[in-house]
Amino acid sequence: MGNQGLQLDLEEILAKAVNGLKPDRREVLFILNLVERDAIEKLFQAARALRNHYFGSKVYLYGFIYFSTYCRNNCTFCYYRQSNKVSPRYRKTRKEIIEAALKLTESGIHLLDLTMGEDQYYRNVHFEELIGTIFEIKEQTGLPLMISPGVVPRDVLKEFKQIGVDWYACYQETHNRELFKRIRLNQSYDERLNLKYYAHELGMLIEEGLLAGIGESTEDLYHSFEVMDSISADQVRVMSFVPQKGTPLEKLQPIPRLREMLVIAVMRLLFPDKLIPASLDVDGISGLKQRLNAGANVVTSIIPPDRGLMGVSQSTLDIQEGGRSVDGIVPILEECGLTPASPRDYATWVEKQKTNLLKIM
Ligand code: SAM
Ligand code: MD0
Ligand code: SF4
Repeated sequence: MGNQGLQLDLEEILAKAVNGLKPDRREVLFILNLVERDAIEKLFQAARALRNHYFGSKVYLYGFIYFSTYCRNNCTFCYYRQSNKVSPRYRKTRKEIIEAALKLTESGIHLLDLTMGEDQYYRNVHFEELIGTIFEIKEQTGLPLMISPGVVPRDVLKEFKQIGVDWYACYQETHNRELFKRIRLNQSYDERLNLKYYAHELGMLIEEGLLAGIGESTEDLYHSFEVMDSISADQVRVMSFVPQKGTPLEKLQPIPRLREMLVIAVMRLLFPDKLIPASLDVDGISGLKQRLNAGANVVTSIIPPDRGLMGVSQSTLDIQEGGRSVDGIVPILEECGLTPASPRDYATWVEKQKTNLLKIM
């Protein structure tokens, strides 16, 4: 591809962005098609400058607990889709979940992300059990909490909020409805999106996310940025698609990681004061530096070893070796001139963002 025929001045676009004037559609498409090394490096520099302006050298760290890998859905990209016979299934007990939460808290993370497949065990009758577990985690850790349960009934989301869950994370993956239909089989685009509006109404913060390399066009990506803006997402993410054994997309050739890095940088230009993750779940610790250098300011998918807990797109990479830990990533942050924030820094950001939310509702 490249940008043949498009005469835009990258330095001018970046200078404007750093001064608070966001790139428009034509400029974003131009940036997403960059191929030249020097140009891309300039983009990343501008993204870092904006990140540092809003967040200094402080990075937020998210612990990840995938407490049930059972799921009623059949997303074509996902290892844990219901029909996959080869993916490991587990449902952690209340005690196991709480112990993992305490271990992560001790290690110095700033938020706990509690994630599950759309597990019928909880969905049918046991949401109360989960609410009890989360209540105890909140009491014992006092940390900000994120819940990533997929689509849940509204009254359940409300109960999560009432027991002190701060964030609802739920990703459309794409905002091209046709593509959505092909990857999130038999799921409602609107139901998923509307639940994020509802979470905001309840006073929760929301995370929206994209997959890179599932057949989206650069126009689709631009449209996604528009939707992310219109729903006022507080955290925005992109992860490269990683092919999974036993799934319909097992043989889909992954696209170069550059696409994900460009999207991270563009999101930083468009949403300079929002949270943007560098997920350890795509390339493990070896991929952390490039994501931070593209403008990310949160490290997600920190997973404690020895507990049989899995990642989503990289179910085991770097976990047992203790690489996906605070100790494992601090040296990498330092190489990037960054340092972990304090739990108080993060809690303060969350509270401030919630106050801002009241103004837009
Ligand atoms: N079941 C809930 C749901 O789907 O919302 C929670 C799990 S959610 C954390 C799983 C997310 O991981 C997906 O929304 C997707 O963005 C990402 N993911 C899943 N499979 C992936 C893959 N093969 N490659 C990259 N990202 C993947
Ligand atoms: C991550 N594996 O942060 C996790 C997951 C769910 N809220 C997050 C995709 O990369
Ligand atoms: Fe289930 Fe979530 Fe995987 Fe879809 S992405 S199959 S909803 S665990």
